[in-house]
Amino acid sequence: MYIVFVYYLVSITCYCQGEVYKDYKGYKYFEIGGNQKNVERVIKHLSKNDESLIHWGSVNSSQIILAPHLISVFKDAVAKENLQTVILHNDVSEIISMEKDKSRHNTKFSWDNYYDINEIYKYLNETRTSYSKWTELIIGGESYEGRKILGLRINTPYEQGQRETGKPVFFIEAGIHAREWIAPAVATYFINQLLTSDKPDVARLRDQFDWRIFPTVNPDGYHYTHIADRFWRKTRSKSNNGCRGADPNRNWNYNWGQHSSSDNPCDYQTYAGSEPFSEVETRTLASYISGIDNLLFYVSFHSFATLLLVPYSDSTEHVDNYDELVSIGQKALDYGTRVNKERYDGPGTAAETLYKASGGSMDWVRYKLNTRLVYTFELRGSSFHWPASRIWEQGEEVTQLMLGLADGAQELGFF
Ligand code: 0X9
Ligand code: ZN
Repeated sequence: MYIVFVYYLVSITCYCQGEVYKDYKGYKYFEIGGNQKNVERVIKHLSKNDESLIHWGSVNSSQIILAPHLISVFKDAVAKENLQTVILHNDVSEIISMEKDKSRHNTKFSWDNYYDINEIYKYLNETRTSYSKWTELIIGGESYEGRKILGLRINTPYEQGQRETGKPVFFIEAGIHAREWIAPAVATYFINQLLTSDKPDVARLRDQFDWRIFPTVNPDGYHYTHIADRFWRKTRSKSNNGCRGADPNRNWNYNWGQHSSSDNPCDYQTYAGSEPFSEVETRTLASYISGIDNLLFYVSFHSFATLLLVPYSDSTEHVDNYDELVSIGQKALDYGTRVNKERYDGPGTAAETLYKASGGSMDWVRYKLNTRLVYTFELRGSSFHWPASRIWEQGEEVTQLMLGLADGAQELGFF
C-alpha cells in the first residue's frame, strides 16, 4: 500500500534535478474588463510579488492567473472597483499537465512537441552538420548557469556573377522571456523552412540574407520552465537577498528602469536587474549584436498578444522612419493573413498599443546601433500556452510574416 502511494506521488509530480515541477493546482485564469487604472489598483491591493499572482495586460485588456488563496479577496476588490471578470480557465494545472503529458523525449526533433534547451541545441548542432555548406553555429553570448546562447547562421553562397559585398543581416531573437514557449518553437520551425522548403519564395528569402537566428536567448530561464515553473519569465541570476532572476527585456541599457520595471529583486515578472546589463545574457548578446556589420533587420519573438510592435516601447513619439516601419510591417501582416485569415494587430509602438516598457532589446538596438528595421512580434496564444500539435500553424504564419518584411523592405529599396 505504502509503495503504491509513493509511486503515485512520484508519478504525478516531476522531480527533475532536485526541482519539483510546480503544478498550479487550483489556480484560476481571468480576463478583467474595465478601466486599466482600476485594474492597477486591484493588483496593488493584492500586492504579491511571487507566482501567486501573475498579471499582464495591454492598453485595453488585462489578464491574471491567481492562486486559490487570493481568489476571494480578488473578487471583492474587482467588485469594489467596478470591474468585470470572465473566467478563462478554472484550473491552470490542467493546461500544464496536458503540456507535460504531450512532451515526448528522445524522439526525432519535430514541431508537434515542445523541447527543453539541450534538445533545441542538439537540433541546431545536427542541422549545422546536415547543411554544412550553408550554415554555421554561432554563439551570441552566455548565461548565468554557464550555458551558451547558441544560434544558427544561414548564409548561402553567392551564385556566379552576384555581387560579393556581403548580404544584409537578418537577426532573429526568440525566447528572451522563458515561458513564451511558442517563440523558440517557431524560430526552429522557421530555420527548418529556410533550409528545406521547396517553395521558391522561401528559398529566395533564404538566399537574400545572412541569417542569425537565436531560438533561446534566455537558456537558463527556459530550462527552468521545463523542470520547475512553467510561468518563469526571467533569467536565473541570484540577487544579494537570494531572490532569482531579472527580466531580460527590462535589462538593456536604454532608458533602463523607467517604465513597467520593478526595482525589487523578488518581483516575479519585471525586476529590471541591479543595473543596466547586470545580466550576463543581455550583456554578452548586446556585445555580439554590436559586432555585426550590415545589420538590416532585428526581429524579436514574444507571445502572446498577436501584435506587431515597432520602437520605441517607452514613448509615444515616433522614430524618424516610423512610416517606413509601418508600411513594411503592414506588408508582413498582410502576408500573415494568407495562413490564418486573421490578422495581427498593429503595427504600432508598445507605448500606444500594449504598455510602456523600458529596457527592452528592440529599443536598445534601435537607439544604440541605429538599426533601421527593428520589430517585436507578439505571437499568438493564451496564458503562454499554444497547443503543441498546432505549432506548425504559427510556424507557417511566421514564415509569411518574415517574407512580408523582406518584400516590403526590398520594395522600399533597403537592399
Ligand atoms: O513586456 C514585454 O517585454 C513584452 N511583452 S510580453 O508580454 N511578451 O512580456 C513587450 C515588449 C515590447 N518591447 C520592448 N519593451 N522593447
Ligand atoms: Zn515576452
